[in-house]
Amino acid sequence: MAGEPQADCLFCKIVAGNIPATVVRETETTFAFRDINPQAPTHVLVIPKVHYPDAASLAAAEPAVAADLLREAGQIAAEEKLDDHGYRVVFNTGAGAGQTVFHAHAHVLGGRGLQWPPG
Ligand code: D5M
Repeated sequence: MAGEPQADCLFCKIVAGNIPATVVRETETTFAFRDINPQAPTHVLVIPKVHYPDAASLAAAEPAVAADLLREAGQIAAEEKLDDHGYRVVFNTGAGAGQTVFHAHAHVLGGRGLQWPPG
């Protein structure tokens, strides 16, 4: 069923507590933890507890949870004091764009100057 945990999904296992993560925040609908391979001094992943393969499918099926994800990204940026110098929220979507984990997630990146356009 849509949104149900997937046995072979890394991030579903992290939500379930079966794989350890450095937890930053948790709400009823979202889970945030530090990226294992940080690309900036602050690099946090915010994921929905429900399973959808990417942000667009999450937003189509459960728009309120997608809104929760964006709100949490902003909350984390504030708590990590990223607001002063700016930060980036990224949804890699599709393998061609660098998505490697097919459970929707926002990257929250900051703590250094960020270049544009991204590679
Ligand atoms: O982003 C997937 C991200 O997930 C990538 O930046 C590494 C991160 N990752 C992979 N495994 C883990 C664990 N176990 N803990 C924390 N972070 C992890 P994508 O946009 O799909 O490339």
